[in-house]
Amino acid sequence: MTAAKSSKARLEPAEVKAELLAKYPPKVARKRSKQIMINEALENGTPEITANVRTIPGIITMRGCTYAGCKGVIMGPTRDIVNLVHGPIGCSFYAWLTRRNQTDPGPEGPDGENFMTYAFSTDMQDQDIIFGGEKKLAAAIQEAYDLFHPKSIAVFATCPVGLIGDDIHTVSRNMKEKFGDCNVYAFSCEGYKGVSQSAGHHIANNQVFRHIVGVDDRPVEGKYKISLLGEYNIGGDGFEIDRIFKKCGITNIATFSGNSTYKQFATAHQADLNAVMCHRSINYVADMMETKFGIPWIKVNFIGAKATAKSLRKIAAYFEDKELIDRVEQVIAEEMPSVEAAVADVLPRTEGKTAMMFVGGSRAHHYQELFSEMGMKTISAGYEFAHRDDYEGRRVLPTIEVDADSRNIEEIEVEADPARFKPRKSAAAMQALEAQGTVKFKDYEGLAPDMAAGTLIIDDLNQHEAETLVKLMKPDIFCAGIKEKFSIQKLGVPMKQLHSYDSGGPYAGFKGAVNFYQEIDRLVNSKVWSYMKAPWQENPQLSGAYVWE
Ligand code: CFM
Repeated sequence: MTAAKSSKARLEPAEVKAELLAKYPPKVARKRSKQIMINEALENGTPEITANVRTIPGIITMRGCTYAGCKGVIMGPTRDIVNLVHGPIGCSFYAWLTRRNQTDPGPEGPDGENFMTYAFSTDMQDQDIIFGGEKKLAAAIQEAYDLFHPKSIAVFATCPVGLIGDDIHTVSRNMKEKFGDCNVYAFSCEGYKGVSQSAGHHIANNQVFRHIVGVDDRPVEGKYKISLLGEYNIGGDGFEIDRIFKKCGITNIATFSGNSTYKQFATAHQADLNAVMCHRSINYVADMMETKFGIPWIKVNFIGAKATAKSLRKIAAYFEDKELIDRVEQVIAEEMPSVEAAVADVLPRTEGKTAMMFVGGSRAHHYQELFSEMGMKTISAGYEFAHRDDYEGRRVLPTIEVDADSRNIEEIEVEADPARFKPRKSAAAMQALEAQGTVKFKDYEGLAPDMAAGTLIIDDLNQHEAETLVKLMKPDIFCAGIKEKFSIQKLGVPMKQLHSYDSGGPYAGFKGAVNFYQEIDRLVNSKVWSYMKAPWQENPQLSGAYVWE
């Protein structure tokens, strides 16, 4: 460790904030200022942050596009749906196998349907843009059907499709009617549609709910039936969570959408509880399933061993069945000793170290659990594209202003299903459960209440601010994605990708926690970083008044 690092000057959060904004033109600084919040524990909540607004042009944002959120994030991990991109080939090529969402072959074995490794595209050319691409789309759907006979084909619009006005929904409906045995539907998820990939989640959720959830009434067996919403099996996280569910005797009908199949979504209306992991990407489906089928939802988190135990206890408490409650306690008791041994091993080397994390719309919150189990403090964190409720909790939902960009995304009207709506518990039973304190329905308190006062919470962090933050606060580790990876490492700070996990994982559940402790211990204690000469170490003038000495 360098001498500079061990005796770093402590800056006040307000000084750091001022420095982040210092180089911006006044108008930009004013806007960004509302997205940088110094956390305080206020009596009724936390300070307000601006989120889910457009990135200012010229800023190098960490965000992705609406198409990425729909085609890649939500629909990407389902193995037996053909995902056909209507657009120029680049949109397909650059979305092809880029997220580490794993899948297993399923009961059919290696010969079962798995279309995830293919890149299906209409490969639009100039003449399609000029004369329209609907015929080409119909031909591509037909070709995919003839080649693979899939149960389902999903069509995704890219930016040019929206601009020329191809009616992908009518084309899809016509092909569905023509085939009779293949569910075809489309997503108007043009990249420009919203301010980030978050809009793509919403568009995807609407269509999954409208076209797939509940279309299969063949009964799914199981004593304690749940669905896990917002878990995408990155690096095998979903495999570890399923291992634990199985051990507890919990039947996970459908994961939305890690390691999933079409049938899982189609039968998900039979679950008795929806457990929501990534609130940002999927809370829409949880709400719609409650209204239509009467399935309550609770927030869970399987990132962190303690959080995993807590989430299992919540699920068990919901079912109010002694057999399950005892089984869950037994599983926790069996799993925790190896977790505790791993913590005891790393703690002397990790305790007191600091972390920063800027990821998507949920991990910047969830991963703080794992770091705190290792005695590490998160000094700054934020989301790329979350909404205010993910920072401040769902209680702020009624006060969120609906702007033109959000109004652009369809809100579907949902009613109780006349035949299949069945409240899983009476209102009184749900209230009684909540009164016991373990379970809270339809609730998420967000990231801010879990962060210490004086920490910096930053929405839609960009490259300039990331570098400035690292220079000023010098964390022991910085977590984000591939776009940030190398610029941060060049500053002499270890960088862990929390989207792809680099090549690691799983990090969820009990076994995942152990993997994570070992990986972070290795990173924050590696000598290699001390050999990196960050520019401000060579020439302190670069950092102005903030000299490390
Ligand atoms: Fe949810 Fe995700 Fe995330 Fe997300 Fe994502 Fe992801 Fe993410 Mo990358 S669904 S919000 S759009 S937890 S791909 S699995 S890691 S940004 S924090």
